[in-house]
Amino acid sequence: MQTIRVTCAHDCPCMCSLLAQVDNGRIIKVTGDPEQPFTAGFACGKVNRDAEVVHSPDRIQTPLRRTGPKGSGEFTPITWDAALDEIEARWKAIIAADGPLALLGYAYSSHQGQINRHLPNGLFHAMGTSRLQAGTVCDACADAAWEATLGPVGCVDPDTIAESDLILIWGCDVKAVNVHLWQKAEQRQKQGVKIVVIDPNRNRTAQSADWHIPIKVGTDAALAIGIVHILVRDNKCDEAYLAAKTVGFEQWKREVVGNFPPARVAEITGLTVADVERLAAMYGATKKSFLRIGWGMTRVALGGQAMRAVATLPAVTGAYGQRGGGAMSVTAGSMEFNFAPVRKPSGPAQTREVNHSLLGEALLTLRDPPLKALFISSNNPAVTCPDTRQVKQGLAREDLFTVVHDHALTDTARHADIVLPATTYLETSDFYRAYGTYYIQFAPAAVEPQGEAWSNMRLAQELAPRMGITDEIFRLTPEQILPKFFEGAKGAVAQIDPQSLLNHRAIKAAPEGEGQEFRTKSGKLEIYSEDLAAQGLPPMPIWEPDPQEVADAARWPLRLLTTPGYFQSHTAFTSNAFLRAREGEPHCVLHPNDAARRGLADGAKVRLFNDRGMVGLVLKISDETREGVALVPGQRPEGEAVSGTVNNLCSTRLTDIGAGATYQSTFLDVEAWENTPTRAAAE
Ligand SMILES: Nc1nc2c(c(=O)[nH]1)N[C@H]1C(S)=C(S)[C@@H](COP(=O)(O)OP(=O)(O)OC[C@H]3O[C@@H](n4cnc5c(=O)[nH]c(N)nc54)[C@H](O)[C@@H]3O)O[C@H]1N2
Ligand SMILES: Nc1nc2c(c(=O)[nH]1)N[C@H]1C(S)=C(S)[C@@H](COP(=O)(O)OP(=O)(O)OC[C@H]3O[C@@H](n4cnc5c(=O)[nH]c(N)nc54)[C@H](O)[C@@H]3O)O[C@H]1N2
Ligand code: SF4
Ligand SMILES: [Mo]
Repeated sequence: MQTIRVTCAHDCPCMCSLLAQVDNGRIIKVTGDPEQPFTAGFACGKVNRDAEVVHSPDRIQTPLRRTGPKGSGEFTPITWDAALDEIEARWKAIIAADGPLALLGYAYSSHQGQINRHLPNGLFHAMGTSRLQAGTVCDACADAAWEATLGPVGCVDPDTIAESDLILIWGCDVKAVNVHLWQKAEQRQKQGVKIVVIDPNRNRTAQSADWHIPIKVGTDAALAIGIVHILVRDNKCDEAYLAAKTVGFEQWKREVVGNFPPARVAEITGLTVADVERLAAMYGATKKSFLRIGWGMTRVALGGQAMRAVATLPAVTGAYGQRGGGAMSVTAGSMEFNFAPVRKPSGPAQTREVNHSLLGEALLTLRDPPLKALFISSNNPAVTCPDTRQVKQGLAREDLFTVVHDHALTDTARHADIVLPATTYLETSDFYRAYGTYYIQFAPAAVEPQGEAWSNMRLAQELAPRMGITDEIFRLTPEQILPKFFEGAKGAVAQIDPQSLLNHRAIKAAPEGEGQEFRTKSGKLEIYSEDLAAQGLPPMPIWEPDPQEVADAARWPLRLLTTPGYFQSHTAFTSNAFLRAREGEPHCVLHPNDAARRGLADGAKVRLFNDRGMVGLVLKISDETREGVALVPGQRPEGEAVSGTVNNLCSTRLTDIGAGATYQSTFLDVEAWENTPTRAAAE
């Protein structure tokens, strides 16, 4: 038995260091590395099952070519040579006829290693194809709004939570999505520090908190501004910090904050005046407040304003200047490696861009040239993109040549012309930097690629020379690529010798200096943003009713709230029967009053529907959600639900800042499944 130090490559802020126990070429067990302080010796409930995922008999064993209609899942095995020959010939023919813009590489984040995540899109960069504006399904709005406020910079080091006096978790199910941060928060809670959760859903994190504030979806900016209103009224602002480190506070106070007295804020947010007052008093009582900002609340029409308003709070109390205080969103901005050799090896500086969230629209409407070839890797847009019905319509185009690289035959892969078997991260070697801690690590493969599977890196490197791409990066090993990330690196990570990573242990590289750095043009936190003003956006954080949401709410009685699964991460663990069973049947949660109004019983099959589409789920009745909300945890594939998938209901409308998806700006109704059999048949 061998123990191999590896890194968890799932899309997760913790980026755990793991120990893989390997016997005879098989992974027996994966556990958390006790030597990495943030991981602290435990992996999450999902990754405890990763050995089963690696050795699952359900993995795609060989390359496959489609034999039935698109979406039917009918394929025949072919050799790698035959698959690559066909891909090369088709891509070259499409480029000759329509130019490289007719191709789109659509690779995303399911392997967080910097080589396996980015080299596939690096290949398409070099080929000068249409380019993916990646991440708009996820954190694009949160990042852009953070950047408009603090600049392109990382956030507080999560380890400093150990020095905080108040933990405020704003719209994040930390127990599900960032469990190692939860462990640190819980340690603090045992020492008497209060944990407050602001979330429309009484999720696992809220249940373990000292106080849950059940805010209405999409009203966070109003609550944040309301807190500032009370801090101003009660002289609890850190005037010196605000004067030295921020731009626009006085104008914001005059023109915006004054319009958000507690009574109005309570009405907008669905909270009581007493709760708004109590929250502001708690937040104003200490500078050592650790604020964890989630991204779920930014996936609404005015999500950018929500992030900007909430991320301004620690400036108002001066928490940004204090150890143990500040806000956590994404650390990555302060780990300034040189990613260009992998992400942008060669190729034109600019080409046509396709928004990650708008795949269906791009496939159906782009002209001059239309998209003729699509390469999808490490993501499953037929389930996870908004308006999945449109995505599937696009994928069903007979004149579209689609290649999908995955280890599972996903809903997306079922629409491919060629499916290629991918390795899991435990079969790859890569360089990692976290986005929710300041750790970096270089990790080897724990086992050889299983069956005929290829890593993302290998696939990109084999396709490059076939497509006439000669960049050196497509010939190097992971060990040879590693030092490239450090050539021209800046800040704390520039001090690290890449050779020191070759022992496969994690190294921490947190930014130096006290307090939160700001990297805006002014060098200060920009409450007033000239850049946003120039784009015609509100220059100061504000809450306003969104006209489209108001109109939709008048037509539909319920608002959708989608949250991460606990035993699932989007669809990445779908193949594991144990985790599927633990997550339970795909379901919808309604408040008892909403269920009673519709005469629906717990456990009944229900249809969630709106103008865009419908999904059939099992009903759970619980007051964990607010009245007027239909909560759907996780994004589950077609075959698991009664019918369809939740993103059938969501539109391709984009957020105010950062062009992100707006899953939470979806309005709908729920009825008994058997009520409208004709529509069910039509769907
Ligand atoms: N309604 C709603 N929809 C959402 C969200 C929401 O909150 N609500 N959240 C959004 C968010 S935050 C995100 S990030 C997206 C995620 O959505 P996707 O990016 O589609 O991610 P997954 O569903 O995890 O799919 C990842 C796929 O990659 C495969 N894979 C895993 N490892 C590898 C590898 O090494 N190589 C290759 N080639 N394949 C691999 C897995 O088998 C799986 O099929 O979903 C978004 N969708
Ligand atoms: N177990 C598990 N872990 C994961 C994932 C997973 O799917 N499952 N996904 C991974 C990925 S890709 C990402 S991006 C990260 C982060 O994943 P995210 O999807 O960003 O998750 P959260 O930050 O927890 O955001 C969801 C929370 O926001 C709340 N929320 C939604 N709308 C609002 C609102 O208007 N206001 C407020 N206050 N709250 C709101 C929801 O109720 C929920 O509790 O997690 C990663 N880790
Ligand atoms: S908590 Fe996140 S990083 Fe850690 S093992 Fe689980 S998925 Fe991986
Ligand atoms: Mo995400």
